[in-house]
Amino acid sequence: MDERRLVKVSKYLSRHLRHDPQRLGIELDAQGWVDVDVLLAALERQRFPLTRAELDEVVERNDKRRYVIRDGRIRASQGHTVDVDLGLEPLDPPAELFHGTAEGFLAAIRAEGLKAMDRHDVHLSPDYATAVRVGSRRGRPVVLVVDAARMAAEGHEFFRSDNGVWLTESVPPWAIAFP
Ligand code: HQG
Repeated sequence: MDERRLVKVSKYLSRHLRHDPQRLGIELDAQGWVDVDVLLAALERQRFPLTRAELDEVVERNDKRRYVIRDGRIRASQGHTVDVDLGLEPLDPPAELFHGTAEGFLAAIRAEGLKAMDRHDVHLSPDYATAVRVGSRRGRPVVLVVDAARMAAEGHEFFRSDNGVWLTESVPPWAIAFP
C-alpha cells in the first residue's frame, strides 16, 4: 500500500474508532473495541472497502501505532472523544514529560494549566522531539516541560497508552516549565 492510502485509511479509522463510530453504524464496547469482522463489513457498506490484509498492514505500519488488534478485535490506543475506559493501570511516570502546543494557547495554559479539552486526558510525550511534532500540527510549536515526578508525588495519576503516549487528567500550572 502506498503512503497516501496508508494515511487516508488511518484517518478514516481514527474518525470512526475515536470520535464517531455511529457514522459507520458500529458500536464500540466500553473499552473501545469492535470486532474486526464487524468493522470490515461496515467499511464495505460505506463503500470504503478494505481487506483484512490491508487492515493488518495499516495497523502494523501506522507511524504512531494508533491502532491495536487483539483477539479478533481492534481499537484506537488513545485519542478518543467518545466515552471509553481504556482500562489502563496507573504507572509511575518518568521525571519529566513534554507537551507540544502552539503560542496562541499559552496565556490560557499559564492561567489554568493543561486541560483535556475534547479528549479524555491531556496527552504528554515521552521525549522532546515527539512534542515538537505534536505542536507543529497547530503552527509554530512550543514545548512545555511537565514535572511529572512532582505531580505523581502530589497524587496525580499517569497512564501510558499501548502506543507510548502518556495520559493524565490535567496538569496544574505549577507543574509546567514554560520556555
Ligand atoms: C491545548 C495527536 C487552551 C493543547 C497528537 C492542545 C497527540 C489548551 C489543544 C494527540 C489548554 C488540544 C493529542 C488550556 C490544553 N487552554 N488550550 N487550558 N490545555 N490546551 O488535539 O495534545 O495524530 O486534543 O495544548 O499527536 O494537541 O491524533 O491535543 O494544543 O498525540 O494520533 O488544546 O493527538 O495524535 O488539542 O494532541 P488535542 P494534543 P493523533
